[in-house]
Parts: sequence; C-alpha cells; structure tokens
Amino acid sequence: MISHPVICAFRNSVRCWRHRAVLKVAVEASDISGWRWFSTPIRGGTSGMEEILARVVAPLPTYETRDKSPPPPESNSFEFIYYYRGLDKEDKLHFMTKLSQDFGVEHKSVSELAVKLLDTQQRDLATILQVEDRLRYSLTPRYKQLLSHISRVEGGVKFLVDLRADVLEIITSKASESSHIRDLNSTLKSLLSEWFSVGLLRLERITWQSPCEILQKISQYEAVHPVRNWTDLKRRVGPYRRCYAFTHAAMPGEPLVVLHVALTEDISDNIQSIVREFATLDSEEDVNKVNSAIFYSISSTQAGLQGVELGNYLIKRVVRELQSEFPHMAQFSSLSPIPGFTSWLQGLLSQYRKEGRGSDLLSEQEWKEVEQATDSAPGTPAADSLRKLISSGDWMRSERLSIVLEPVLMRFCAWYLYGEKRRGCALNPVANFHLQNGATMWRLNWCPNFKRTANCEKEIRTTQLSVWSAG
Ligand code: 0OR
Repeated sequence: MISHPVICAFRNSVRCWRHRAVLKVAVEASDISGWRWFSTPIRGGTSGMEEILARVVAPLPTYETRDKSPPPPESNSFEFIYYYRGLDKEDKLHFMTKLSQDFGVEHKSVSELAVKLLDTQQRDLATILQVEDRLRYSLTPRYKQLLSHISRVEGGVKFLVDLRADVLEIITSKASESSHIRDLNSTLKSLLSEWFSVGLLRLERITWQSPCEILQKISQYEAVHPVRNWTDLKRRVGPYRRCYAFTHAAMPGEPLVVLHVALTEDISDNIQSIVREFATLDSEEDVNKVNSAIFYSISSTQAGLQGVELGNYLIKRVVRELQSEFPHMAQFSSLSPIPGFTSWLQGLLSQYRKEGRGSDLLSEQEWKEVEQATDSAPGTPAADSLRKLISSGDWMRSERLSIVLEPVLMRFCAWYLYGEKRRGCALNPVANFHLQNGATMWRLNWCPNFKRTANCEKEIRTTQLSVWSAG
C-alpha cells in the first residue's frame, strides 16, 4: 500500500508537471497562430489562479465607453481555456469559486445606482430610463465579457457548454453552495440559451447513410432504450423509423439532442413492438400504413445545455417535418416510461401505514384480494405485504398477482401522474416534460415492456405513459 504522504507528494508533482504541460501547449498554440500571447509562466496553486484571472478577465469598460472599447485580445480566451482544461476536479472548483466571487458584479456601484434610481423618480422619463440602463449595465458580472469572447474563438462554445456542465455538477453534488457559483450558472445559462436559440439550430435527419461518427454518437448517447449493436441501430434509422437531431454550427459533428420516432398504423401500446420487433431491414415503407408517429425516445447529449429546452423545440420541429412528409398524419404520441413511480408508491404506503391509515388506500374487496393473493400471515398488515410485493417485483411473475394488482396500480399511477405536483407542475419529470411541451395525457399502458419477455424485471416495474399531442 502507498502511504498517504507518498500519495500527496505524487499528486503535487503531477500538478507541477501538469502546469508546465499546460504552459507548453499554450505556447505551442501561440506559435501556431504566429504571435506570442503567453509571456508570463503560470505558477501553480492559489496564487497562480489569481495571477491568471487578473490577467485574462479584463475589467468591464465604463458605461460611457462600453460600445467603443476594443475587445480584449483573443489570447485571454485561449489562456483561460488551456489553463482550465489542465486543472483537476478539485482545482476547477477552486478556480470557478475565485472567478465567480472576485470577478463578478461590482456590488458597490449597483447599490449606488439603485439609490440614484430612487432619487430620480420625480425626474423626467428620459433621466429615469438612463439611470435604469446604467443600473442594468452595472449588473453585468465582469467575467461575462470573457465568456462572450471565449464563444468567438474556435472550440470556445463547446468549452463553455462543458464548463456549464462542470458548474451544474458542482451545484447538484453540493460540492459548493456558494451563491456566486449559482450566479455563474445563471449567466452561462442565459448566454447559452441565446446562442442555442431555435433559429440557430439545424435539424438533421440521421439515416444509415449518415457519417459513421454521427451514427456512433447516436448509439452512444441513447439514454432511454440502449442500442444493442449495429443491426439494432440500422433498424432505428431504417424503414418505418425516423431519427432526427439538432446540430449547431459552433459544434460541428455533435448531435445536441436526438429524437427517435416509429411510424405506425396505430398508437403503440408497448415498446417491444418498436425496439425489438421490426419489419425486415430492407422493406419498403408503405405510406398507407403510416398514420401515427410515436416518439419513443429522446436524449439530450450535452449536460451543459440543461434547461435550454432543446428537447421541447426538437419535438415541435419534428412534428412539422413529419406533417410535411405525411400530410394525412394526425396522431403524434410519445411512449414514455414512468421513472420514480415505484419509489413514490412505496413512500405513500409507508406514510399511510405510519399514520394508521393503510386501509384507506384500497377498497375492502381489494385488500381481501391482496391478502389472499399474497398468502399474508394472519395479523400482517396488508399494506406491508403490498409494499414488499412492489419492491421485490415478484408479482410480475405471478399471473394471479398481476390480475389483482392491475386495477390498483393503474389507479395509483393515474393519480401519481395527474395529482402529484411539485411547484404546480407534474412531479414525474417525464410527464412534466411532455405536458409542458403542450401534450395531453392520453393513455396508461399496462406492463408495456413485459409483452413477450419474461426476464426484464427491472424494466417492467413501471407502466408507460402515452401522451398524445395533436399536431
Ligand atoms: O435539458 P432539459 O431537461 O431542461 O430540457 P430539454 O428539453 O433540453 O431535454 C429534455 C430531455 C428529456 C431530452 C432530457 O432531459 C434528457 O435527455 N433526459 C434523459 C433521457 C429521457 O428521460 N428521455
């Protein structure tokens, strides 16, 4: 075993080596561009970070000169990118904290302008508007200018998308609860939302003829129904299927969000018929057999674009695309899993049991049937047996139990989707995503993953939700 001090020494030496390597890459890059922009060597640790931030995060121009100041040199952006990429996770957190804390909003001038704005309330409108504009400008964090400039250098936009992914990770993992980090996240999100607005996105249909690199990414990014092999992938982009992605000029070759569609006669009630059972790979599509579009999988590929709503825009754009290809098509539906239903139900059963209200959840007749079907020992509260049954998933192997539980679970599931809210929206994230996009909850399908397969217990714990949005 390596002792702790040895590990520390090793880490430190790696850091020194890494900073030298960063410097080398940066210098090489500067030589390629034909000019040197990296004159001072970077020191490691906190002082190195402070030094680099002071150099590359230029002060905001004054309000009067804001439209006239020349942009800072591109080298500032490159230096920031290379430095950041060379840091480890812990140092990235440290660096982001420094950036957001020491190079954010100038609080003193904000409060002075806020006071000034209050003082001008009796003055004419033009004066008020001018003070408001100054106040708005003063609310710009100093680092925002650097972020905007980074987006203009090659690879800069992708760097910022990845940077936001790191910031989100810091926030969700609670590695830092700093409000400066939250501010940095908001600034990045609003910049990315502008740059990735729907007019700047390109819709691409992915087919078997698409570049291999793209097909590989489509397979790798699939988050809902994993792609098993190349044949599986070929089918997902073959006849009676459509696969679309949004791409962006600043991130060439990178599908940002991917939507898979099945073209069917009716709204499918199970996923097996879509991802497992296919017409032959070479069959020709018969337009007369295509009445419905089933959106059976959507995956966003860039964690840093969370909240930019690319999935929402993609679904709407694809509906228009399909309507122009199949003018008679009138049914557009998702076929979605309902993650979280089982754990919600277990929580509900435990809570009712604790409160001594277990019996309220089912009718007397249903409890009797559960007791009989589970062969519960006399005196065992039926709510406990039901909770155990649901957590083990054993009921799926028993026809008798499935018959008893179907009406009960379907009723709970309908309530879970329809009645359980968080901040006024559906608690279930998948339902919320579709409902927010303008869809309507249409049908709950019982055991849609179960059809013709007996060995996929994990998947069949949920039922599925079909959401039908009419055009
Ligand atoms: O990023 P957001 O979740 O805020 O919104 P988007 O519209 O950009 O993306 C929505 C998706 C459902 C595509 C996204 O959240 C995702 O990829 N989720 C995991 C896969 C899934 O549940 N479909």
